Amino acid sequence: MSNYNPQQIEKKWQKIWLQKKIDKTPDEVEGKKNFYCLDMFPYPSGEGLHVGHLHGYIASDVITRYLRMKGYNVLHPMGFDAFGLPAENAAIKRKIHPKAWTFKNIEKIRQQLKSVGLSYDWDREIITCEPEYYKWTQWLFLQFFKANLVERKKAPVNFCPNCKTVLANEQVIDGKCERCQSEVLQKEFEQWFLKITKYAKALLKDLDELDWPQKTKLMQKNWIGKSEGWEVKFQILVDKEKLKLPVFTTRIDTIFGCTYLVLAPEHPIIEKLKNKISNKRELENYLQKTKRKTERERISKEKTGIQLRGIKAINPANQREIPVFVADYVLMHYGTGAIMAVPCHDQRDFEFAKKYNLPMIQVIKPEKEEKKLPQKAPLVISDGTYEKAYEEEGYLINSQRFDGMKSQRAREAIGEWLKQRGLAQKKVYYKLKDWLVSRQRYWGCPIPLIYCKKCGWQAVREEDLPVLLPDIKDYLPTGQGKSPLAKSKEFLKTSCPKCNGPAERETDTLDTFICSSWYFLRYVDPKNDKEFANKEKIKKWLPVDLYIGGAEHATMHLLYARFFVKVLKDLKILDFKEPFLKLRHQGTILGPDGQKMSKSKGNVIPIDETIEKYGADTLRLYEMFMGPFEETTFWSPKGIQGCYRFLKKVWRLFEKAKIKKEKPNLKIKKLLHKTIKKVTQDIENFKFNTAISSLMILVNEMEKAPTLELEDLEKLLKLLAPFAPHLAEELWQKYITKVPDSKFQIKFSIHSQEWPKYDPNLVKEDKITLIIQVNGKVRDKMEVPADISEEKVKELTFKREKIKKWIEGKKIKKVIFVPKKLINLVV
Ligand code: ANZ
Ligand code: ZN
Repeated sequence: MSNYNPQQIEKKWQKIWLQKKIDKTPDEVEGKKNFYCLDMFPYPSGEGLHVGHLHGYIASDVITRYLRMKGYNVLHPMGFDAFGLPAENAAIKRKIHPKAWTFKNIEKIRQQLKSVGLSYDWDREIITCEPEYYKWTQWLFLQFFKANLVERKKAPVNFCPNCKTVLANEQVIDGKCERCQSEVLQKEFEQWFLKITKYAKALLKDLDELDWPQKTKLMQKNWIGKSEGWEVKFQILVDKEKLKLPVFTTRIDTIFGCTYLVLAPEHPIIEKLKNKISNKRELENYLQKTKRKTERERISKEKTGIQLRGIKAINPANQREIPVFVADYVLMHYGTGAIMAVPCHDQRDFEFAKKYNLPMIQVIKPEKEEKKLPQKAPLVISDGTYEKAYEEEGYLINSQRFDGMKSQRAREAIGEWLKQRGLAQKKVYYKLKDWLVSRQRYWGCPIPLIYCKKCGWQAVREEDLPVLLPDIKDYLPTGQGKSPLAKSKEFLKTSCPKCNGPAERETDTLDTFICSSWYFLRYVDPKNDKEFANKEKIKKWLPVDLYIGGAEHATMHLLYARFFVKVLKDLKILDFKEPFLKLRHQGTILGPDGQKMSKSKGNVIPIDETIEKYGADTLRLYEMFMGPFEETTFWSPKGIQGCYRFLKKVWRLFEKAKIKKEKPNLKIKKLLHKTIKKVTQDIENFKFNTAISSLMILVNEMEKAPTLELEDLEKLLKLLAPFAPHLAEELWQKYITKVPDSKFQIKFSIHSQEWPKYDPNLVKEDKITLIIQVNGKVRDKMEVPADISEEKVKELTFKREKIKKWIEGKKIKKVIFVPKKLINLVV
């Protein structure tokens, strides 16, 4: 008798698996279908990984091992998202060069991943900060450049004063830098943008085809933010001149309630109006002030603005003269940068109108008749002023011939009416902005562009790629809006690819989200130095069949990767339009205290210690058992001990089992086959926790059985193999293949065996006799499957002749159902 010693057997098998290359994935295996199961690769942070990071990795490993046993050739690769701010900030803090720091961390994380027994094909590992990789990041960027999808423009950008760099909109959370939580400032810089807005429509539409969590799709949808409305032409009267001013509105039905216009402070028409107004100084003061505000301050803080005195506009619906304001709650980069304000029905306009005492006209009522006014409708308060805007739908009032019309219908009617007079047209806008990709930081992929005074911006010649990131010592951010690379003359000075004259390199580096927008393509051909990946290999593997990773990437990585693939498809470099067909997010694992794991709270459960104590198999099993995979759960020390005890029980079962061949134990066999069915279905539906509990029940029963069949034990091990691969392998080699004439000696490793199939005859539910009562008296009986649902029983009961006569014409007051026993109708 031996004891379960996970530390010993796990190291042993990891070594043997590596030697025997059982995790190596060929591009093709005859008779097998390819399946691409991808994890979101980690960025090499200094803390290494904790148990929360593993949640998704273990699940995808369970699925990979399961599918391999089901006969698929599964690609399951891993790599490192190695460039970027987090690594650089951490390195600066510790005064270590970002490269040294990054590779040190990679080493550690790779070791951690290996210790968990994740079945990656490590020959395919990629590291995005290696020139062999980023050469192709640069090459792909240049394809975008040549296709006119890269643009340099001066733009107000989010600037983090602490990280001293520009951030993408997605990296600003609640006005703060996602990485360091500093308040983000608005600055004007010349920056590089990728024109993702050109793909807004396709990015939105194709979401429908994806098997992704609804919530994630909705987040992308909102981020892209399609808005359908009308552009309405207002006239501005200046002296004797009439200027046209288009505004964008989603509520043209409220136009009779428009009592003033508002321009964004950046609106170009202001230049023309400036000298015609009587309060120019006041205006200029205001414009100066808004320049310093962030977008968030503009829309979330108290609304401010200033009237353009001496100027009027005409509401095209009713010809009324209305005042014109400049206010910074209107943003230049959305719609037309000007709005028609309807204070009664738009909360922002309402607040503004209240503050500046502007007229309000109610034009929508919730209900046709006064009587039906719902309680909660926030409409008129006592003295006739409004508490807040009524933004819902309703019926039109004060709108001339449109009175009484439903607001939805009025949108079409009023829109068409103005359109006929050339005053309105339908319009769709998207909230999505172009993707700002340049960073004034050292630790990133150099942008492969060259500026020549004579020829303008030029792409680096393909044969000159990669543009290597120079190994400079002074890599600290400059804070002047310039990258530290600019300090290296050697890097900076070059010649123009077009005229060969003197020229300078772009010194900004690329947002790391570019590196991770295409990494899944590289895994299929990671060592290729002629192309980013061979076309045939791409065909064999892509798109990714299953992608598992954190929900926090919903609007950045997952949107950018989709954009990349769409562009590459249009450039005929790829022939599919979506990168990830199926996506699942792992739930967050909180610390034992129910809080987010963090070093400062001291509630981080480290992987290494956990494995030392219980072994990787227990860790794996527990992470899959702790709760529904996609939900937030918290770490329970008791829970992991329970899983440890379970694996010890499995070990003892094999140590002690009395194996008899000729005496089938039907009860065990039935339970086993039901378990096969359940575990199979559960793995496919990401219900790992219930798969494991059914395995626990099976093992309990097997433990009690006087004798067991080898064949049944063998199947149990296979079911366990994806979850506890080391233990399953050890017991497999020890008890199954060692038996004389065992048919399992042919293939090495339990992980190369076939997944067990259940016998349909053995999983049939038994029949039972159910008693039917009416008012507590037995009136009938029927044969039904033991696991029949209450609904079905009711349905059958009501159809029975014998019962009908007792309930006919009577109201059923209550139904009492006792599963497997009786149903009682109370009439
Ligand atoms: C009049 C109106 C009346 C509006 C009403 C709403 C309610 P979404 O759905 O977000 O697209 N708007 C248009 N351009 C703007 C800009 N550049 N900055 C700030 N606000 C702007 O919202 C569209 C609505 O947002 C538009 O419809 C406009 O206000 C405002 F009862 O026009 B609405
Ligand atoms: Zn030139």
